[in-house]
Amino acid sequence: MIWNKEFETLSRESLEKVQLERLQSVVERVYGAVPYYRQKMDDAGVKPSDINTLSDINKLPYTTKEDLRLNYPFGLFTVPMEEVVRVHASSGTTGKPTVVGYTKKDIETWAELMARALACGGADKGDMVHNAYGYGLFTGGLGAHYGAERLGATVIPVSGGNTKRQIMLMQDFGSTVLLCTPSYALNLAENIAEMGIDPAKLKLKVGIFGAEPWSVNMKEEIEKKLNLDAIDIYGLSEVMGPGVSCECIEGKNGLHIFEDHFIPEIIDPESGQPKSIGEMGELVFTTITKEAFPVIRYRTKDLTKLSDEPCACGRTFHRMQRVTGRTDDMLIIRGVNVFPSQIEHVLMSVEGVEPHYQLLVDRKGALDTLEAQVEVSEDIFSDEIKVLEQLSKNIEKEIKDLLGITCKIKLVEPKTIQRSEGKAQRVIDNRKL
Ligand code: DLL
Repeated sequence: MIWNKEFETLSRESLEKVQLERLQSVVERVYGAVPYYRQKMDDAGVKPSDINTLSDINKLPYTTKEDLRLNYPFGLFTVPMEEVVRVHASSGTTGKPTVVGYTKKDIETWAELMARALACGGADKGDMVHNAYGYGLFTGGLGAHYGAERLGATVIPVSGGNTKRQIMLMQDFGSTVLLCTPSYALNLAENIAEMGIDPAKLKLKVGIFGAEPWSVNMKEEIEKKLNLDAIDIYGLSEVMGPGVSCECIEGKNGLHIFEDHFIPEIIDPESGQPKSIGEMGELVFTTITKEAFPVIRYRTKDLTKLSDEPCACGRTFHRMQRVTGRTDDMLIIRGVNVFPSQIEHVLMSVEGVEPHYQLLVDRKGALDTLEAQVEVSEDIFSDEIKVLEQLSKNIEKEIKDLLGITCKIKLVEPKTIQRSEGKAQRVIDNRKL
């Protein structure tokens, strides 16, 4: 179902008109309200009146996480705090979190866009939405919650954790739509199997999963284990939260970006030069309707490419390919670049290998080492040691052939790798300790 036909099916020409008007207005606003933005624009020699076409966006300076850090916590807000009705924050692994704020209207817009995203993914009024994204400072729980209510669905606000109880509720309430991270979906699937429940007997029809990278093989694994359609949803706190883009149930091939609210760009992460549609690079967003915390050309560090191919669903928004990695989670192993998701893709294609793994990066002398600890099924694990050794060797060879890196494989017994209740920690980099 298309939630907002008027905007989601606009012709490019009409959409660009809307975008330009909104862009001009947001640039004007941040220039007037935030001394830090004004200074950056002055330094770049650009004034709001220089934005006369959409491509003039190139004249504006980028915003980075470092800019947010320097203005912690509220320095980039464009409205007085009395108008900010909610804040969220990203956890961040080190130092201070990134804080974002919303006016009443921002919360409305977010609910509206999240409703769009859920409808795009195949949810509808009348659905029982099992929302297992974490509630709290993380944008996942509350973001999805208000969107599902706006859609007219019934929300079950379970948040993460307490997995067996979640499954009981899922059965008793007849949940039809599952919202959580892909790694938690696997955790749920495993528990469902352990409890002897046939997933086909559950009412789940679709899962709208995001907040972390997941490979296509992982998606297939989840679809099989939970007997549902797995849809990819993307977003980030700095830009809004979940609901920046979402796959459609009809196409399941790339995520439609809600371009009447966010202008996407792809740039070369090294040089910062813009790239064309179809080229891989770093995703950059300008928010054009947010009030409390607009961002101008925010560098997400997420790697993807855009597509302008028409889609079966009828939406005209450009699509982004699923995000397979971030510029800052790329591992460099003895000079070869590799993303955890590429290794995941290979691991998940091996029969008997379970979708639970962790990558350990270390340094021995001057050399980087990489080990993948990966679970295998009970059957395989109880095989002779020789069989296990051969399987490890085969996977090592596959990774070497496909990705050009040496990755030691350690097959471990089921339940060895810690299960995720939110975003999974796939990489432990001991070089950073
Ligand atoms: O993860 C918002 C969200 C919640 C998205 C629920 C989807 C569902 P942050 O905690 O700020 O916000 O983390 C944002 O997570 O820059 C990506 O690196 C990653 N990410 C989010 N969605 C996806 C996805 C939320 N579908 C960061 N695929 C982003 C891959 C994703 N990575």
